[in-house]
Amino acid sequence: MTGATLDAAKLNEIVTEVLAKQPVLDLHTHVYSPNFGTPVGNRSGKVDPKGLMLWGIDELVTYHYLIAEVYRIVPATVLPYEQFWKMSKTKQADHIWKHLFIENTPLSEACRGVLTAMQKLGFDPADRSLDQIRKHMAQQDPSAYIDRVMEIANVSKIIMTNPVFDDNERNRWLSDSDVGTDPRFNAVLRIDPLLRDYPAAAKQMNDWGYTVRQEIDEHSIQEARRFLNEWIIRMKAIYLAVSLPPEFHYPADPELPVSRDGQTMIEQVVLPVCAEHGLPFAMMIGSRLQVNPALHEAGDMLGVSDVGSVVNLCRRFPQNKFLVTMLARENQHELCVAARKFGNLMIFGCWWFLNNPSLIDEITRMRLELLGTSFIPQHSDARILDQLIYKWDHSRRVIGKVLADMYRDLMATGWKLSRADIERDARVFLRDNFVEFLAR
Ligand code: HDL
Ligand code: ZN
Repeated sequence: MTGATLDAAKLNEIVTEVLAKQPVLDLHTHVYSPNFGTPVGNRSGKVDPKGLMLWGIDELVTYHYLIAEVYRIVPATVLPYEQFWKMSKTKQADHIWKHLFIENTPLSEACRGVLTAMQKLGFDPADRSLDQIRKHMAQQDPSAYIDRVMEIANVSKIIMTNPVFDDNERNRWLSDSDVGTDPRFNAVLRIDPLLRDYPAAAKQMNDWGYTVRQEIDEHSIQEARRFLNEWIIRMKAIYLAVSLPPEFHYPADPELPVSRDGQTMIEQVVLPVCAEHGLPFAMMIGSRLQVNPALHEAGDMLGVSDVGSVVNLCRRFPQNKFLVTMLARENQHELCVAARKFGNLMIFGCWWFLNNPSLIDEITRMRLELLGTSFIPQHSDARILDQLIYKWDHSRRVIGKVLADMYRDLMATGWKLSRADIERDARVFLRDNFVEFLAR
């Protein structure tokens, strides 16, 4: 045992401090570097209306989680969706601020997150005004601001989500050799349409010169592999990712052609290419998209999914590495047990509607009890750069409380625990499990 034995009464304080000091590799975000362009007015002057790098207070306050929440207060019968979408970002933010922060208590996780970010950026939420922080943001240089946010959040690497079937994203990679070069970021090749809607994906791929056919044949398989290989190399992608619906099954239901095509793509294109490059395949399962399309990005919800499909894939493809997170609370226990059966399965994060303190607590406690330290407790899923500040502050605090409880129980057996042990665990949770799984 290295180092002095800890005093159990001081555990919470020590664990909180150790976790806060451990830089995190944020393995799933929607944050972009400045060379993807930014639509936010700033000191550098270059504003790109379709830019992908979102940052600053108006983006924070108009996060799609908060749009969903404000529509519970001011319904579409009062403010028609189209009217909201026509408002400027500032007017949208003013509307959300008024109804969720001033006229109602900002108790939701997404509301509290905005206030945590403001506070850690040096602004006083008690002012109950966006004026001062807006002025400040307009003076910031995007790249310098990234450094500042990463320092406050203690994030050492931001891992992007790069949806290659999205024209805005793809064209930036093809037209600007700079986009993937910011050393603070890594790219992830996101391929949802290939598995969720192969016929549509095939049409797009043909437009791009990959002669895949609607009826998948050997030629189509080779062309689809060429497509993935070329994009893995162009992006220097560190893993491939997909979000899958609750209905996803493996093996697929032969009656469902789209699922059958998706299965062929998984078996004969995605997994062989991932194995060839030694890349994990990340499956994020349970997203039921656009249940309310008028809410745009805020219009998705979740469904209970089939963990058995994850088990079948891990068993059938032992040479592949699977990063998996599931969206339904009901799936978490079974997914934990699945991870006990397969070393090529790494479960990660409390995703999306699970990224709330009560559920992070419940899920992390269960994972520790079933898996010890062999899982990745969290990712931020941040869309707006500044969210890294609150998403990691809130998550570190909850994970810290759970860890301190577990350490206390451990020490009650007479086990001697040192600060060095806790520092090692913090490295394992916030960096090493991910790095080692990538390298495995
Ligand atoms: O598919 C995904 O990666 C999800 O995280 C969606 O982007 C979702 O809209 C989201 O932002 N979750 O936090
Ligand atoms: Zn995401």
